[in-house]
Amino acid sequence: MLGGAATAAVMLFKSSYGKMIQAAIPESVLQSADPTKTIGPPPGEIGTRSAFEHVVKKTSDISSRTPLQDLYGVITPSDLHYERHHAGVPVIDPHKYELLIHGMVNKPMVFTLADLKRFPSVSRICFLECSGNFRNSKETLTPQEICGLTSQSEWTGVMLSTLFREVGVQPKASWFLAEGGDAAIMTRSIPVKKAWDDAMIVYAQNGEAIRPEQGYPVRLLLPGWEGNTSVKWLRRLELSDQPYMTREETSKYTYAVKDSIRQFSFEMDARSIITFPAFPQQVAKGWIEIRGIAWSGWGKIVKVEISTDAGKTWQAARLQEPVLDKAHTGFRYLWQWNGDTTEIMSRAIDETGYTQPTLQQLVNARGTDMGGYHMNPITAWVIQRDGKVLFKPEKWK
Ligand SMILES: Nc1nc2c(c(=O)[nH]1)N[C@H]1C(S)=C(S)[C@@H](COP(=O)(O)O)O[C@H]1N2
Ligand SMILES: [Mo]
Repeated sequence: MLGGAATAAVMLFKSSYGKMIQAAIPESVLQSADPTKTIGPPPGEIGTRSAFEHVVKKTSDISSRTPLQDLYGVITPSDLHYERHHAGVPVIDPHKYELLIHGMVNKPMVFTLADLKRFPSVSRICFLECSGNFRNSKETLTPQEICGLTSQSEWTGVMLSTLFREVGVQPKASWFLAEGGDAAIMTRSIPVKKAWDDAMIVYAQNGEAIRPEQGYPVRLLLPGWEGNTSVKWLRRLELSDQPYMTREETSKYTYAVKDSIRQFSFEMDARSIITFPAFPQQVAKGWIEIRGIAWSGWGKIVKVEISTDAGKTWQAARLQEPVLDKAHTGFRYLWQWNGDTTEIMSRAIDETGYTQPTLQQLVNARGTDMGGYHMNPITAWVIQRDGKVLFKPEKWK
């Protein structure tokens, strides 16, 4: 539509999400037309990534991995959050959504999504990580391939303790079962003490409703604990005085570093990864800002150390503030590379005093038959003389 005398032309634009948009261009814009400047489409209903950016997840049939090497800061854009699901992404109508809490409670209750949103809400930034988040098969692996089964969001919802007070969890109840609405056999038993601590029932992620891939409309969020306990598409919590011994809980491979072998190894131990420089980048001699992220399921990261001489000496990296509890924490270290072949590595230290181990230390603690879960070893990048960066795979079997 031509609106008023000031409009000189109507132009047609293809918006970045494909729709054709008609826009009236004011006379003043046309008159000052400078060929080195461009006229673009008007505001759209939804923003999009620049057409020049090709940042994508790496997918398989069962998971998709966050491109850690392509991100800035510590919030994972929601559409790049890793995914792990065992029966696909179910479509759940939020108007029909219900969460049942029953078992050892005084008052079994069903909560709709609207009910959940009426409770006092909280937001927190924390990471999520799959316990199977480690690959080290070859030199040509990117950070995404090595450990892209971790992402970080700001989550909003209600504290599980609020709901547990509402239903009157009985003093003898020490475990609860969390069940999703998808066909996956991912039901998990969770100690009730996690609910009194920091467990959340979340319905929002990075400022909007959580994505279907992350559990829309509601998921359980257990900060710092292995991803599979944060049950998505949550529909039922049942309180009990013992664990339910679901399939996941009778598996042979349930290891954590702290006490070597445990049936329930919930916390994700401290870990870090250098995301720059990394394969497949090539660097030049001179100053290089080594960058990466570190995180721990036990609390805050207090220190990240960098070695640029294959682990002989270590120096402290700078941590990006604010350093949050159970959260991806950015680190940086300025390094002057002299052009000789070397190996660079990082190690995270958390507030419990725990230091990220070498692969050899993991093997010493657990043996070689450790199944591949809770693998958080220090990893190295080899910088070749030509500046090419390669991952250093280490075998443990
Ligand atoms: N209902 C349900 N919850 C689930 C899963 C699943 O398959 N079904 N996968 C679990 C696993 S193994 C992980 S690592 C996390 C992944 O969460 P994300 O896909 O939001 O990253 O969800 C967990 N919760
Ligand atoms: Mo997982």
